[in-house]
Amino acid sequence: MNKPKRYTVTTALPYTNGPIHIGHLAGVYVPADIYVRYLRLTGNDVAFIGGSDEHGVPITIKAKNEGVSPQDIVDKYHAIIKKSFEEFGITYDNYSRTSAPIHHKTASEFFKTLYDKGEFIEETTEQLYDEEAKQFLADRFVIGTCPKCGNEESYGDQCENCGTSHNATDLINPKSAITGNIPTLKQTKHWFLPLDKHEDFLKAWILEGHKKDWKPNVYGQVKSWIDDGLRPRAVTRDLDWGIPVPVEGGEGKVLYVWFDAPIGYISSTIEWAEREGKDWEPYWKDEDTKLVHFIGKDNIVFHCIIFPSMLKAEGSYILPDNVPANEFLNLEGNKLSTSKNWAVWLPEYLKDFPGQQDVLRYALNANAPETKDNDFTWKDFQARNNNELVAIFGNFINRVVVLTNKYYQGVVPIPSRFTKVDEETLATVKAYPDVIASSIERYRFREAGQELMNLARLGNKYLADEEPWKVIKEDEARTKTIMYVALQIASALATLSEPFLPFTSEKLKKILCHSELVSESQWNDIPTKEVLLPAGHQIGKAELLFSKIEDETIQKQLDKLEASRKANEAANKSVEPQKDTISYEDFTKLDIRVGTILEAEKMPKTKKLLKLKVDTGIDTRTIVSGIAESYTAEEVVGKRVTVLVNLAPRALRGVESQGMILMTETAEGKLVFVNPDDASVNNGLKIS
Ligand code: B3M
Ligand code: ZN
Repeated sequence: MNKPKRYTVTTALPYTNGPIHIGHLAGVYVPADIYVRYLRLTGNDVAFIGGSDEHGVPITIKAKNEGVSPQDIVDKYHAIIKKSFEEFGITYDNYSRTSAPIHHKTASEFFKTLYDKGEFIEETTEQLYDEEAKQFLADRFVIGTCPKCGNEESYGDQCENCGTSHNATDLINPKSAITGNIPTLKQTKHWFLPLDKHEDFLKAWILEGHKKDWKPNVYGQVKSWIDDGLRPRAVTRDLDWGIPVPVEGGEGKVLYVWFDAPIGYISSTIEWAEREGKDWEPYWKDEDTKLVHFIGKDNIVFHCIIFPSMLKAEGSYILPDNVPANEFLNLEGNKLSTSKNWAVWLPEYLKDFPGQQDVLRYALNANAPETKDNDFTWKDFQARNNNELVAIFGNFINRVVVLTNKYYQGVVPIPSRFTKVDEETLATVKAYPDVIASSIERYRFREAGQELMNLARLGNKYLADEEPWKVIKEDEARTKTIMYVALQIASALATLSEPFLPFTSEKLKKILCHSELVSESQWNDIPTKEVLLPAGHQIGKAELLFSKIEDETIQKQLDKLEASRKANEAANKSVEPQKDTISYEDFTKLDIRVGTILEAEKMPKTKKLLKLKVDTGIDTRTIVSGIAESYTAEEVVGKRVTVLVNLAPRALRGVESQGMILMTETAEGKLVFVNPDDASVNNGLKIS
């Protein structure tokens, strides 16, 4: 494509069944925001489009679990997601939602257009049905074995393990996610998009046309689906939450969420254009528009095969120029999981690290899973901040600004003759916009981010080599030249850092008083402009751009994850099987009383034993209990406990114990007194 007249850049619409986490950010939203900020900085017309995906079974399941309506769920999480994107500096031109009327209208009309063109196969087929729940089972309402990769946790519409997309009836050993029952088959009518009919077009458009410019991980997945043979896919569902099917016979049915959601990009663009007084159509129908979808790898089939087939069938739309899908980000070596609360949630990060959005942006981009799954660790996050942002970028800027204020009251000095090193350094600075742009244009944002850091390294090295703090003692003119060159590097960093470190860029531009410049340099000016910060320009005072992150701050985050892990373990701890049945007579032999611990002391030379004096109501007696690793002696005095009083006395470490305090052991291995209302006591834990 020649230089595009405009760009339409979309990001996957997150399901509104939970907050955004670092996997979403690294996979989709940070790279997309870097891309659009760069496009805007280089003078392009950009529509950056996002929104919330509010239909689909995940929402219904969440609503069921929380005993509220799907609308309650989407309202809650749409607001949380939208606010956290704004606070994190994701600069959408429009962030909409698929429950909005504009979307229902757009998606319904899109479906009706295809229907009227005869692009669907209308067919009554047997679909999976849950007799007990009295509902058809599609998408996440059914779990089974993926016919392609054998993953036993595949959903009805998609397998998250291999990414493949299939019909629910393709699942092996399907089970209802509602009741666990084995589904029956029941006749129902649906409308199918005949993907097989678009196979030749997809082969020409992608396998031939995008062999070179689509990322190998995307191209490879798409090729394997096409090679496996494409089949008709149902684009309607027997569900009550979603966009009603707008044709005869569609009563009680809605559009499949993956049919309606990508149309959300179009409806969000329409909403934006109406608000801004623009014409939306060029952004979706003009061949000079470059359409780019930012997504995660589990959405490739929908954005490279299904949605383009829909656009092609409709006939008036352009097709995506690229779909630079990222792989998955893991957390501390484990898969991110909403259900297991194994994630770093964006709202929590913003609360725990106020004003440090750029640190997370930088760390996630530096480790982005661009070509393979990658891992986020809090240690690496700390290292990226302390060793790169603080020690390189921040350190360089701080030295330049402090010395300029110290030597010249903040006024950019007049340089004298440039040495060869000065000239080479200034020439290198001029080359950086294109170096970074070349990586961004090829969707290599990690590489682009490191090139930016290399510019900061160049500045650091230049100062360390030229040592103005020494030269000033004998050569005033030379010092002025050194500081002048260093200030040009600082100014270039202020401009070029904006896509990657937007909050820092804004701070740095303020420190350098860019807004006071007669002509502030833009991205495209740097390669040709002789002077970025002219002599005589007044800069501001130094302020730290980044602060060191201490070990205890990181430990707090690791402790949070450990708590999640333990809670998961507790939830998943297998319950011991029931013991052999006993007779009622057996039970009546046990004499169990309520008692109160009057005194307690740790027994010598043991880690586990406390010697207790217990008032059993019958008498006061000594009981030795192995609870010292869960309670201190002080903690148990006064506790009301359950006591087995007619257990034969036993000598423990020379002390005769006359009975037993009944306890239960939590999944974390803590012994707790029997109190079923205790939150840490789950069903099935044994009392002994
Ligand atoms: N709601 C996100 C997901 O699959 C899905 C993206 C829709 S983009 C049109 O996690
Ligand atoms: Zn699979």
